[in-house]
Amino acid sequence: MTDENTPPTGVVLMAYGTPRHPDEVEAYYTDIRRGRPPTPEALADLVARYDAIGGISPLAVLTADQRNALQGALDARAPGRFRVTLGLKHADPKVEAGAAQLARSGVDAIVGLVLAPHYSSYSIGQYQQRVRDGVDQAGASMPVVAIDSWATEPAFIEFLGDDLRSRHEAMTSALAEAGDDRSIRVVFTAHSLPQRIIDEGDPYPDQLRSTAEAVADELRLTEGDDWMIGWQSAGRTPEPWIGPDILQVIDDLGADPTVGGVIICACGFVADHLEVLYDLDIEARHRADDAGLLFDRTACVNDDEDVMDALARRVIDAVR
Ligand code: FEC
Repeated sequence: MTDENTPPTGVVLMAYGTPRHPDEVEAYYTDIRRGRPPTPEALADLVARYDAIGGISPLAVLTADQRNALQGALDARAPGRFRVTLGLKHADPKVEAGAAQLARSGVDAIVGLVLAPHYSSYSIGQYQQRVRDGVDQAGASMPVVAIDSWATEPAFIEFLGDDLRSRHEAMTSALAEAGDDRSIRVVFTAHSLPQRIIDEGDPYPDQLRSTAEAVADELRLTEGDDWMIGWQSAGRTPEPWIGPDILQVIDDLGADPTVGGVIICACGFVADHLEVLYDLDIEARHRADDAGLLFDRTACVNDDEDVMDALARRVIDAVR
């Protein structure tokens, strides 16, 4: 593995991307909408959500930190053998550009890894296709290996389980200290997708469920009594999206006299960004307050050393 005559293997580390400056929000939103500019109202709504979390999302910085952490973990395990480049879905450097740049740089193969744990043809499938497109655009021919899912990666499950356990204990104590004998519900969430994708047989809901069940098993939580699944951040389009929506779940829990608190485990996301900092920390928290529920949400992985090291192992195994 450390033979200096062996060309390195490229890794395209992929993430959603975000505007780096408020002036870039319209172009970013237009890219998400596949080239159709948003209406002024939709743009104002998105700008207001960024304003509410401080003007801009920390996602660009966090994605760069994740790249550095993955490169560091690979260098520690296999010095000089891997070259990690970012490829973003909706911001520069785009996925195709990252893949093409690696392909031209003389790597012997390319591994595609997305900073999202759950496979859907509509998300991970598209990212991985764009890696192959980038290699083609570079006129290169080399093995391209896709890591499609890391929904039950043990380090990821342990990260979520440990964080959830301490939050669950803290909320249990808070209720007890207030003389409140109501219970707590954990809601595992991921980004919603249009229902038609799922109707075509997409495995995305099963992927979220596999993460939820693995974390719940760690804490010995029972589905229904202790935990459930919800979907968040559905797009603002007329077609149906997968539900139940997290805000509806919170309303329903608020109407249940036996429930006193809700903890969101946003395991579909691995960085603090708009969909976590606004949709959960502001919107969902506010909804829980109105419903008379205590509210908390689990931490995001960001550049957690153990999870990044586990992903490095996945990369090494993928090309073995
Ligand atoms: O912090 C930031 O600036 C970026 C946060 C961000 C992440 C993210 C992740 C996912 N999305 C997924 C699916 C869709 C689908 C649509 C869609 C639309 C938006 C809009 C914004 C946005 N998404 Fe996103 N998403 C983030 C942000 N997303 C802003 C546009 C306005 C709005 O609807 O709020 C609908 C358009 C389409 O059909 O493409 C679908 C999925 C993920 C998780 C996997 C991943 O990270 O790739 C799935 C982060």
